[in-house]
Amino acid sequence: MIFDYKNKTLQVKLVYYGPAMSGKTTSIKSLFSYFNKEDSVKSIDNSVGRTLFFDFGVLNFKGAEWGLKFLIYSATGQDFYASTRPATLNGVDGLIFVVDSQIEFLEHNLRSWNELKTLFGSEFYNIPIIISLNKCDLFTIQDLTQEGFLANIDYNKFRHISFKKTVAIRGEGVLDSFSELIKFIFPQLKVNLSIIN
Ligand SMILES: Nc1nc2c(ncn2[C@@H]2O[C@H](COP(=O)(O)OP(=O)(O)O)[C@@H](O)[C@H]2O)c(=O)[nH]1
Ligand SMILES: [Mg+2]
Repeated sequence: MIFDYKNKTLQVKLVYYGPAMSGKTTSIKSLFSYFNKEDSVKSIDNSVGRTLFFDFGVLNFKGAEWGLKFLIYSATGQDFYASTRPATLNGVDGLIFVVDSQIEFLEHNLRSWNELKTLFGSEFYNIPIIISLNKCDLFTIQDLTQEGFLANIDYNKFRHISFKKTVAIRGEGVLDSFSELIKFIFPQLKVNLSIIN
């Protein structure tokens, strides 16, 4: 978090993390479209349309006294580009971990989660995290994936953690997840922020 006293702005860094194809880019685009800013998200894609390095976008809000500037990134889950992760994660104030809720992706999700744990070490448990159980439209009762993923991580060790079922392609739960994360980061914030530019 960076305090810019001159411009009376607080700069906050949020990262969408998770395995490849879980819905990170879709979630960010959906969040920005809620503020009519979808076009401002920059995605660095490769030729088959998967995110090569990251997505990046900025949301500016005006509070009563201070402005809030959210720098929002996604970190790629592709192993080949693992070396790009630490820079993206550096100085992060909050994470949205996007899970593909289908049972066949459980291992995939857990591998990505464990990478994150390795990258942060014991600091991991102090970072506010929202787990987005995405692709809930594809969830079947046989999957029981939600219990599966949450039961396989050390959920209770975190100071600020919560989960939400999301359907990023329909925007369901995406804004909620973002709001919840902000509440973790700024527990005192009396929200009625208005978006600027
Ligand atoms: N059915 C369904 N598909 C989704 C959902 N979210 C994302 N997708 C699809 O999953 C694929 C990967 O999404 P993308 O956002 O590119 O994943 P990323 O690699 O994590 O950035 C795309 O084809 C999306 O349309 C969802 O909630 N439900
Ligand atoms: Mg992507």
